[in-house]
Amino acid sequence: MRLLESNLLLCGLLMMSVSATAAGEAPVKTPGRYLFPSDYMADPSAHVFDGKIYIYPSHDWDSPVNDADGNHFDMKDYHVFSIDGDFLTGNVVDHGVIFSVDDVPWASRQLWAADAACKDGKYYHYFTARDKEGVFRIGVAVADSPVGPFKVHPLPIAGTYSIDPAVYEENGEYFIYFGGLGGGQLQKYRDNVYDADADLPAKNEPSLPPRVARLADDMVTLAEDPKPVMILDAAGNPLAEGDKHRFYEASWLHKYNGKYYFSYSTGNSHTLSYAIGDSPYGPFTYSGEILTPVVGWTTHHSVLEHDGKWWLVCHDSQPSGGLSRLRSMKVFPLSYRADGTIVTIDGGK
Ligand code: FUB
Repeated sequence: MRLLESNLLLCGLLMMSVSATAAGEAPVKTPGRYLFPSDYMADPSAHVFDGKIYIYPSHDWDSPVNDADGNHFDMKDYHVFSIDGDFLTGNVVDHGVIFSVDDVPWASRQLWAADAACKDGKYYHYFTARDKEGVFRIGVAVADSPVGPFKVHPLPIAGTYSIDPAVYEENGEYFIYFGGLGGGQLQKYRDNVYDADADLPAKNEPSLPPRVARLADDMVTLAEDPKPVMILDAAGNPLAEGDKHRFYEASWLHKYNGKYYFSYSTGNSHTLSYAIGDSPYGPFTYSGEILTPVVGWTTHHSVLEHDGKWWLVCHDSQPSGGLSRLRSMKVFPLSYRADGTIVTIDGGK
């Protein structure tokens, strides 16, 4: 056998054994930590700024609103948290309300998931709310410190739509990801234009992709039109709407060993899943589940490295006895296999 052939065979055997092990493995049951047991906070976006962990969640409360269109997520304000130390043992500090829906001139209700970014000593809080017509938009607030005070920009970010902003920075360029199906309204957009008649594709058709755009230098406008974030199967085809691992909401991007990991919630199949690519724009190839279903309908997450360890920060509804509208922030240690795939965590359902 020639050297090239024997190397290819060896490579193939190694890949088979890695994927066989991964496919046969049970999700790991790992002790997580509820980060703030005294109140309900969801959609935790965590970052390390100047060596310290900050978390930008949404703030659930026991709203009487209850229907199937996500209106029971009726949040009215945002808090910021920091951690003195590491995720598992550090003291979690609530810095209080940073702004409320009454501080957002264009918004009517439902302050959904948010994220934050730092550029040149300024902190930008990207958030979701319904405008006065009930359409979800993405806004931004700016501060000189990671915990505020934040000044809300008077208008939503032109060109964005739907929900769940997440910002990824690399080499001074900032990319904003967004979109969410169902109550998040992404199914109402085609080619970045709202179409009241548009809806979800059929189960055998390509699923609807989340969007990404580079932020302009001012961090409050887009530098380009949003582009679709393609999530492909191993054969290079977009995941179909009927695929239980298709994108639903909760975009997040991180980088590990030179590869880009786009992770997201699969919504009605209740997993956090991920896809790997070679550029922040994608395309990304579906690579597995990060978290199996949790107690409660939604989960939403961030993935980050702190002090050389990797973490999954997410939420579930276990502490509220399974009430989907009352969710609690949680953190799990995250690990990778030698081939770069993520070891799936048992969500506890
Ligand atoms: O928290 C309200 C919405 O629920 C979020 O925007 C979604 O990601 C889901 O977690």
